[in-house]
Amino acid sequence: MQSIKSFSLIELPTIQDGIDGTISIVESRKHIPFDVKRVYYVYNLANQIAVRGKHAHKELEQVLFCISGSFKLHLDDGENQIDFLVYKPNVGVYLGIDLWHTMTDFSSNCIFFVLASDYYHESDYIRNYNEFINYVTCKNFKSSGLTF
Ligand code: T46
Repeated sequence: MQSIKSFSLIELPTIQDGIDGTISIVESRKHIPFDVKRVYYVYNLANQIAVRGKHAHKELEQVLFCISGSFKLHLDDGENQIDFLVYKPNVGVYLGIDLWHTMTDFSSNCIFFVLASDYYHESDYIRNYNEFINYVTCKNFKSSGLTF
């Protein structure tokens, strides 16, 4: 998979209980790299043309699980992009800062579930793509130590 900043896959410990189903376990700071302050989940994604995301976060870290069905996730760190199908309930997608993410192609039974490192703050969102590119370009330039 292409190298994308602020992104990784997290496989949860999973116990197969035979005919009684499967349990996947997630513990803060053990399986995910932050304390969970907020949980939200999205469902009723019956509309095949639904598009969610289309933003990046300045400070928020999240781990996203598709606990039913599937969807396509597009990630863009300002330099590289990838697209892949999210469908394993026991594999979380870590979404760190400065990562443009878009979710599409939801299956009719899709439910996604998100663990977040902070409460909801609209001010943490960058919802305009050009603004996102300017923001990450400026940050990368500053961290390179180069000056005019
Ligand atoms: C993200 C992706 C994966 C709240 O009031 N509180 C909340 O905690 C959330 C998550 C949303 N909202 C409100 C804000 C909007 O008025 O719910 C509405 C829909 O939110 P949004 O358009 O941001 O939904 P998504 O699915 O595009 O994005 C969500 C998260 O907001 C976002 O942080 O990374 O899921």
